[in-house]
This record gives sequence, C-alpha cells and structure tokens, in this order.
Amino acid sequence: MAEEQVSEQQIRRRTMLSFIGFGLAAIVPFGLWKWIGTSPADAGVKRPLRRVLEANAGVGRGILSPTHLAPTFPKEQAAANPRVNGWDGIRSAVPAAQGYTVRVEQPGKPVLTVSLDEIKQLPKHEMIYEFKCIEGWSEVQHWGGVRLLDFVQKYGLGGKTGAATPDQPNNWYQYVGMETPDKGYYVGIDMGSALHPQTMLAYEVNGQPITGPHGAPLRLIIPVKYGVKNLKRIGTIVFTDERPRDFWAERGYDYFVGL
Ligand SMILES: Nc1nc2c(c(=O)[nH]1)N[C@H]1C(S)=C(S)[C@@H](COP(=O)(O)O)O[C@H]1N2
Ligand SMILES: [Mo]
Repeated sequence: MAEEQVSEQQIRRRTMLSFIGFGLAAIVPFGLWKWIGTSPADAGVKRPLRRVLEANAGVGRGILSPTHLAPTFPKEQAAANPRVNGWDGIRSAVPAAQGYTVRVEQPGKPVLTVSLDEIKQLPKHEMIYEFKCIEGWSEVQHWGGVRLLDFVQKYGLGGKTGAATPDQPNNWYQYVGMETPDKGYYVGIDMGSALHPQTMLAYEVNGQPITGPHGAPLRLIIPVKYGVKNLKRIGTIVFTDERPRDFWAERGYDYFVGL
C-alpha cells in the first residue's frame, strides 16, 4: 500500500478514536463530573482526568507500531532556517563535538560512556518530516543521525537481558530517560516510542552539524512525540522501569504527549 494511503487510513482511524473520546465525554454523568472536580490534583491535572490521559496514552501505544510511520517529504520542502524553541538546559557554552560523550545508565550495569564519534559509526539516516510543537506550530525539517534502535542494538541496551528488540516487549525496560549535561531539561519516553524506527539521535540538520540552539552536538528527534520530548543536547541516557522525571510533565502537560 502506498505510504500516502496508509497515513490517510490512520488519520481516519485516529479521527474516529477522538470522536469516541468526545462521545464518552458527552455521556459522563454530572455526578462523576462533580467527583472529578473535588478530587486531588496531580501535577495540576485532577487525578481522574490524569488517568484518562494515561489511558489515552495506552490507546496511542496500541496504535503505534513500526508500520505507523510519520509522513516524510522531499528535501526541497524542508525549512532552510528551522525554528528554534526552548533554551532550558542549553544556556551554557555549546559543547564541542570533538570528544563529546554521552553517559548511558542501566540498572545493574556499569555506566557506559559513548562518544559522538562512536555514535557516528552507526548507519546514518536522514529524515524530512513535520516537526510539531505543542504550542501550535509545525514545520517540515530535515534531520540526520542514527536510529536509537540501532544504538540500543549495538550496545546491548534497553532490555532486561541484552538489547531491547521491537518484537520482545516483555524484555524491555519500560522507559528511557534523557537529560541535558547540566540536568536543566529532562524527558521520559516509553520504550515503544523510543524503539520506533524513526526515533533518532540526531547530529545534523539540513546536512550540517547541528547548531547550538538546536541542541549541538547531539539531540533526540522523535516524530511520534510533540516537540517537548525532542531533548536538545543529550548528556545522559537512562533505561529504567521507573518513570523518569519529565520537565513539562512536572509542569502539567500529559506525560506521553504522543502524536
Ligand atoms: N534542552 C532542551 N531541549 C528542548 C527544549 C528545551 O527547552 N531545552 N524545548 C523543547 C521544545 S518545547 C521544542 S518545540 C523543541 C524545539 O526544538 P528546536 O529548537 O530545534 O526547534 O525542543 C525541545 N527540546
Ligand atoms: Mo515545543
């Protein structure tokens, strides 16, 4: 099936799911609504509502599969000067690409240090897709780097025994957490989304090394999530079953912010 047809079908499916969501919202009895209103808040969101958000994230995960790919575009459509948004964790001097290392942690394993040069040994992928910020803008952008999936395979990461593979979810750690070197920005991502074939450790934008404001020398590009999860300037990567802290979830946004 052509890629365009696939995405249209998925859009229809998702539209249907949101209608079901609205339909359910419409029949929530008033008593229940009052109960929601009087229950304690969790990160600024009433607890029953937070449960709904998390259930929705579950629905999202169900739809997510390696066959669900974000649409891609020809190079000519990519923004020449991609928009910049968000400076948390990247206000200090831009680290040099030369000699840059990422710290990788996993329970019961010694800390692993991987250099950018080593990461660049993995197969390079380029991707032109529509980056979406939760604040209401989107832009077709051109990123280059390696698949996070290839990275976990190469270094035997993400699984309770060995590397996490897409077909063995029972072996996965549930989350990957990422932080900037100064810990000023941090995200948590469910493993299914992390292992998606379009999720990338990116070191290039428009065929050139990533610039400071876009997260030099290495950032996360994850098309199945809104911009907030696309952490710039990766310092640490952690695989864990404990939900990693997340900068914007702590400020009231949905934890999963899936697309
Ligand atoms: N370190 C860091 N990464 C970040 C942010 C940030 O403030 N600090 N903002 C996020 C948000 S909200 C968006 S929309 C994207 C924007 O990426 P860009 O500046 O390359 O467009 O980065 C994400 N990653
Ligand atoms: Mo954003």
